[in-house]
Amino acid sequence: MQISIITIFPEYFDSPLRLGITGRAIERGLVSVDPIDLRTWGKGVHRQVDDSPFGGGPGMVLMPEPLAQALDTVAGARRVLLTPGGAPLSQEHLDRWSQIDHLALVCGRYEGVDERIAEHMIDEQVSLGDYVIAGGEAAALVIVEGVSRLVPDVVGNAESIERESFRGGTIEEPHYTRPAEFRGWEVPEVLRSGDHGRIEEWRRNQRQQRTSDRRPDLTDD
Ligand code: JF5
Repeated sequence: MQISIITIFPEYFDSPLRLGITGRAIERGLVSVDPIDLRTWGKGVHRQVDDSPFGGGPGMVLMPEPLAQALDTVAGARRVLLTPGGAPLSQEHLDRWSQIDHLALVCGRYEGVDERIAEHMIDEQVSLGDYVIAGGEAAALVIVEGVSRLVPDVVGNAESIERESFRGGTIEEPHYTRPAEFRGWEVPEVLRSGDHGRIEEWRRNQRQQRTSDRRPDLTDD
């Protein structure tokens, strides 16, 4: 799978993507990430990519020409814009994108991109959440990590991916490892009982309790 990232900070992606699961996936040739420097098509000696908004007002807007030329280089890709005005990013997006050959991520910034680009050259707009950060680069990194680990053969245990948080519509139960007592804090007795029926029931209960406490928006009742 190829992931192109249109950005004014191509170096932003260098070191985080070399580490961990994404690093291994890239090394093994299962995923390739290619940052594309938007300033390649910038105007004038300063390679300018932003301009003031028609109608006035504060801030700057990403100009259409450089973005259009950058997007012309990713023909055939699914084109996704990262912007606080997009739909909330979910596991469903990541699942779907992990199954395509070429994903192109466009990192928004300033007040946003010229609407004609959003309208005619972007397939989907997504947001990490209801807050504003300086640019879409951090969101692009989240998507690269979230998608890469779903690409076949990147992660060994396919079962843990199917069982993880959100797949069952609830958040996960708590997990413990040795020692059974740490600084006086004990692992719940049931998990050490060896009774797999009771353990499964306890875990199901914990998932439901946590989901209704922390994420009532995920419960149907
Ligand atoms: C951005 C205009 C993009 O702030 C974000 C963002 C928040 N959630 N997901 C992305 O992106 C930067 C700022 C302003 C467009």
